Amino acid sequence: MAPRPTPADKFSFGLWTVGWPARDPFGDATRPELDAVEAVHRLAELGAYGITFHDDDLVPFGADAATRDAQLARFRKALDETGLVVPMVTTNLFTHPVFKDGGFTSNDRSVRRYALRKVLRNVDLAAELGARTFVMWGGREGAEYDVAKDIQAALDRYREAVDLLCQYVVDQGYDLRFAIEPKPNEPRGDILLPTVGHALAFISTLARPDLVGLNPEVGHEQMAGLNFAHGIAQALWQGKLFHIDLNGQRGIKYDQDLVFGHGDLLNAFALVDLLEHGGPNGGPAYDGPRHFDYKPSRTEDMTGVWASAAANMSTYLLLKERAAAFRADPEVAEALAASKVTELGAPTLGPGESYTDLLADRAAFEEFDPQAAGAQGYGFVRLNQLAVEHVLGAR
Ligand code: 3MF
Ligand code: MG
Ligand code: MG
Repeated sequence: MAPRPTPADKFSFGLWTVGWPARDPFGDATRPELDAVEAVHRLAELGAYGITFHDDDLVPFGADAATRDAQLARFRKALDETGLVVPMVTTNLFTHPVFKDGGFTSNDRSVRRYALRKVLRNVDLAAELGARTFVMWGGREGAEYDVAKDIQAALDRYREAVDLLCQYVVDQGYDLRFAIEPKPNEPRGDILLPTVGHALAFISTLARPDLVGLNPEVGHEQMAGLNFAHGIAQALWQGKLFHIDLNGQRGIKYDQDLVFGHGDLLNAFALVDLLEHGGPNGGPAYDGPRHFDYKPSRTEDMTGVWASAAANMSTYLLLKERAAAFRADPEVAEALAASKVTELGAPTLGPGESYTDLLADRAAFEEFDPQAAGAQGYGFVRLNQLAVEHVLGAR
């Protein structure tokens, strides 16, 4: 039996996920539009704790002030009725044709100024709704043609935009941090800040790096052939995992946005174990929202939409159970020690030891037997098989 989620599990969903009418580049919508108020009620009934949105998901692009106010009032009422919270807000700088060459990094300066105004307005709304994280996915910040974009100038403009937003948040006294969401491509041929690593390096150049972290998405790293759990481990290690987009992806292809766990299940197991428990040598865990950014497949009707939303949460909870069982299994503890996974937690130099001591240590080099060390087996396959057996419920 799949476990039932409760708000304590901190599951949240983008309004654009369950609300996706399944229009794709090749086909029309297969489902009706979903009203935001209904989304709030249905997600609350399913046991979610939060809902997130792009400005344009909630209030149509270009709506007048009266329409905006009325829609926000309806939404707030639904939040009050259900207890659902808004932990994160984000801005759409990718749908309208004005952003076809980007928002913060468009070649057209007036578009860049407009993009900043759109985001600033939405930062105010995020703070008003009590969101603690403001996600920035720059899906149109990129290019198809190498000669058409000065990447170094684009990075200057990207940094200028993020620095300005940080300054604004500080000046307003908002308790809000920014999370950059990397993606390698789609919709642009190549997107700036394509991976977790690129985004971390960019953040280190900012005026207020403390206010900016990451919102990595499972499928985005996997589209680049990268190991998502490794990326998340590094983000946690650097104190930069501000938020996360959970979903499923099957290999290097278009952004599939499958249900969490419906892609690389073993990597999803490693991820949940890491988020819940941190690294096996005491590295940090994650306590933020477990946010799903998936798309209910185009083949599904509205019943299928809600079933797929529930599937994300139950898969996460099942993997959490399996990860706890894995961690509690004495045979696993023994296999981790035999594989020297825990030995990696020991510093390479002893307490107070310097390179002078290392140079003087004959056991480390002159008397070390590289043939014997090279001949040892690490037992990683046995360890991984124990993980597989736990995932499959055989232990
Ligand atoms: C695209 C995405 C985006 C971002 C969203 C929130 C539309 O592949 O993942 O979803 O997650 O803009 O920042
Ligand atoms: Mg995505
Ligand atoms: Mg995403």
